[in-house]
Amino acid sequence: MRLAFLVALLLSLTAWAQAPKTKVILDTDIGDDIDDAWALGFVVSYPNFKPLGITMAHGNTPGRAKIACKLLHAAGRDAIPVLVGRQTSKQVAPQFSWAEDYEKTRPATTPAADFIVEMARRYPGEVVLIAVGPLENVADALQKEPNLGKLLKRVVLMSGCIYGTATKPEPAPEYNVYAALADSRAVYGAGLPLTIVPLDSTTRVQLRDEERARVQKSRAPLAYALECLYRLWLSRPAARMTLHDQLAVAEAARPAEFFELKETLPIVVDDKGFTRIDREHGKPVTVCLEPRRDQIMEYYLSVLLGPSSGK
Ligand SMILES: [Ca+2]
Repeated sequence: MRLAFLVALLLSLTAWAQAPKTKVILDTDIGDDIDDAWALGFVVSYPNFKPLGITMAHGNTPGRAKIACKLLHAAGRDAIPVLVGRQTSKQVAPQFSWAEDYEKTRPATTPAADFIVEMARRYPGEVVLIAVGPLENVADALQKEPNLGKLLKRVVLMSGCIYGTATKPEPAPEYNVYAALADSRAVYGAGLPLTIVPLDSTTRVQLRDEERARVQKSRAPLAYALECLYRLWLSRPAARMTLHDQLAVAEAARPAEFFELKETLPIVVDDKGFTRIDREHGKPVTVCLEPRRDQIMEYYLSVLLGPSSGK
């Protein structure tokens, strides 16, 4: 059974390697929660992505850029540029210490929003923008290029909460939305080709100990770096990573495959940060619901660690 799965995975990895690659930009607030670093790990490991750049969003963006540069270096992907977005604070979190002395590679000088616009114009209809942090850079890019929605192929966000989380069946404001509320309202109101993976889905997917153990067993420098960052993030031994951002990245990689249900809903962001269904004023958003947890995890770890990484 296991062998058949690995053979199928190998065959499909070969097919993807031959298929045209999807150009992606990952916009991330790496350094606070742990899922961003692990999502970046997927983006650089997935054979059918061509990562154009990694843009730093929200808070201490120059500090975040050092983490991204060091992680790309660990993955042997120094050629992928890191771009610094609008800085909104100088705050640091435990993961920042991992890269504070890192100087081997540096971020590019182009601001993140300029880079997003430049890539969208250079490759019209081809770029998938994956944003897994607060939306300052996407809003700034929209300011610079109001036609961004026509130039980008897709915009996939980890964002919002429509019906409720795994533990609380009622809508709630979601961090990426309310942390940059005016920017979120601009992005949701712009008529972008928007897909969101909301808390409704992400709160249902957490890393199990045996899954983390597979990453710990790997000798790959990227896996080692992710384990180092995981330990820094782990303030409570009982904490477990929720794979918020990885679900958005997985949806960008293989649209529709990892969710039982997709709804196209007219969504507005209200002044409290709720993503509300509003049939009069809402812009259509594709909402990914009911994640296939085990399928996502198996796929995610296989991409991250290689197809021979089975238990
Ligand atoms: Ca994030």
